[in-house]
Amino acid sequence: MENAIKNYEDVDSWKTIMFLYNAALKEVGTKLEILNDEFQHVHQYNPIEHIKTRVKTPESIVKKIRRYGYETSIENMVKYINDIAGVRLICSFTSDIYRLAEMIGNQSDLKVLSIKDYIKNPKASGYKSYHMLVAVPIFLSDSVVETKVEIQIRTIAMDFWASLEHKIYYKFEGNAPDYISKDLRECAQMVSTLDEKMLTLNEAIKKCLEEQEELEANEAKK
Ligand code: 0O2
Repeated sequence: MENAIKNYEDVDSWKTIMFLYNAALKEVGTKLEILNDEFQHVHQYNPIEHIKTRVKTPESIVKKIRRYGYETSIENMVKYINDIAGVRLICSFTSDIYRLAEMIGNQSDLKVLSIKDYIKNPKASGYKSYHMLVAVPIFLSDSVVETKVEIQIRTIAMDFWASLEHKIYYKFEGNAPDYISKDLRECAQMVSTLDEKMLTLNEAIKKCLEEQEELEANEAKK
C-alpha cells in the first residue's frame, strides 16, 4: 500500500488511504456475508450473528502511533497500525469462531498475515477474542493495492464483556481502580463458563433433534 501514497504530507494521500481502507472493508464485509449465506444454504445455520465494520478515527490512529513511539506520518500509520480497517464478527458459540476462521483462511484471495488467539491465550485483563490480520487486494483502474484489515471474531458474551471493559478502560485512561479490574476478570471467567455451557447445551439440543428425526423416519417406514 505504501506505493499508493505519492506524497506523505499531502491531504490527498490521506484521502487515498481512507478510500482504500473503506474499499477493503466493503470487500471483506461482502465476502463474509456470502460465506454466511452459503453456510445457511448448505447447513441451514448462520455462524455469524452480526457483522460490524469500522475505520479507526484519525484521533485513535494518532494516539496509537504515538504509543508505539513512531512519528505521526501517513507512511508510519499504514506500516504500523494494523487495525485501521476493522471487521468484527459476532457469533453465538466458540465453535463458530474457529469454523469461521478456517473458512476465512481458505479464501484464496485473502492473505492471512497473522493470527492472535486471545481465546486460547486470554489477555491479563481477561480479554478474549480471535484476531486475524488479512491483506485483501483492491483492484483499481491501473493497479492492485494489498490492503490490511483486522478481523476480530468473538461470541456475543465476549463482545458484551469487551465493550464494557473498553468503556471502563477509556473512562479511567487505563488506570481503573483495582476492585473494578478484579471484578472484570471475574466477569471474564463467567463469560467463559457461560460460553462453554451454551455450547454444551446447543450440542445436546442438536443431538435430541437428530434422535427425534431418526425416530420419526423409522416410524414412517413401518
Ligand atoms: P480501539 O479503540 O478498539 O481501536 P499490533 O500492533 O496489531 O500488534 P494491537 O493493535 O494492540 O497490536 O493488536 P491487537 O491485540 O490485535 O488489538 C487490536 C484491537 O483489539 C484493539 O484496538 C481493541 O479493539 C481490541 N483489544 C485488544 N486488547 C483488548 C482488551 O484488552 N480489551 C478490549 N476491550 N479490547 C481489546 P485498540 O486500538 O487498542 O482500541
